[in-house]
Amino acid sequence: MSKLRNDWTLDEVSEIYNRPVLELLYQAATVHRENNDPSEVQVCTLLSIKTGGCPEDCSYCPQAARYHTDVEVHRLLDVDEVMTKASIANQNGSTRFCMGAAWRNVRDNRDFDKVIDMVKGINEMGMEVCCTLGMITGSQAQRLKDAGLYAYNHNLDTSSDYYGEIITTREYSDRIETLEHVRNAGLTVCSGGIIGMGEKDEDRIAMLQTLSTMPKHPESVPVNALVPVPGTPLAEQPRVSVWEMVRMIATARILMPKSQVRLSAGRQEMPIVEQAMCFMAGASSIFAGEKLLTTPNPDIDQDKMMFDLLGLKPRVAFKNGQPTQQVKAEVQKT
Ligand code: SAM
Ligand code: DTB
Ligand code: SF4
Repeated sequence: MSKLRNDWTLDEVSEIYNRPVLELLYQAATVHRENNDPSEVQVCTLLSIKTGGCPEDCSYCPQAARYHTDVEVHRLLDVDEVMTKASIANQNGSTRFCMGAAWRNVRDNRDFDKVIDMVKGINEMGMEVCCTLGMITGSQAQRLKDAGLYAYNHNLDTSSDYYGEIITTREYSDRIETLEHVRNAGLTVCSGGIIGMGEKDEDRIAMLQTLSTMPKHPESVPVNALVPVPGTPLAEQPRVSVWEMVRMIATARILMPKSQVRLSAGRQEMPIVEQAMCFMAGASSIFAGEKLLTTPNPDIDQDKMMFDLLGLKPRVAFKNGQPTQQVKAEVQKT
């Protein structure tokens, strides 16, 4: 069992990241086996609860109002509609439900009250609830926690050096501050990034070092391959190769042995053999369902077939965390 380290140096991270890829893959697979059950994969479902019209200028994002993409703007969904979608996801084997909103930040208004109701309802279904709503204050994080939120997603996306090339409407320090509010409220942290945005290996290494030297490792680390969307400034970026995904996932696995490393955006273009390499490298989680937030993802049947083929099984909810009061009550009843 590896001891968790929060003092990785840039040189150490760089040395790991640059190992010959098969050696890196083997070492990451070993660390994964020492710390986790490699046959278990956490299945998460994403739902865009408020789509498009975002005031931010994230160059990768089809939901930024300033770019001309095919995304249809939609106000916040109703609570009932979200409950129905969560219940279907649950029946399909998802144990985590993540709601995304194209907001710069959360405001204390009626929409936030609705999100609080969604969190309560989905938590009562026994699923881990996650939100990604942009920047939040300490008291908003606390309100989400009190409603039963399990995790908050807020990605660093890239290195602090490269951040200004991708986003100008907020600072890297704003991201870090929100993550501190999330941690201080006792929520679990979901934070990772995107590769394929024109960044250098050094930027990927620096981002992984920032994540792995946080006082506590993020419990989830999503690794996204850029989905280049027509109309966004990054529309013409070439797709990342599987070897780049393997390098990122394997390095994240070695640095943060117990975190959920999530093979996130980009699976739609990846044949099963490529996804299998990512699971071998230590990926332990995926987003399931035919849509991510606005772009396509493999459908449930395709993923079921992949799980059968590779001998993978979906992970139960709340495995490393405290069950909620509601789930505890259910367990006691049985
Ligand atoms: N507005 C909130 C925010 O920015 O934190 C939440 C939603 S935002 C769409 C969530 C994350 O999706 C981003 O941080 C980014 O990592 C990822 N993302 C967005 N567009 C993407 C794309 N085209 N390819 C890959 N990942 C993308
Ligand atoms: C994350 O790291 N990736 C997800 C989730 N967290 C919110 C989002 C991926 C979005 C891909 C582009 C889209 O579908 O709009
Ligand atoms: Fe808005 Fe989030 Fe998209 Fe940036 S990534 S434009 S903040 S929805």
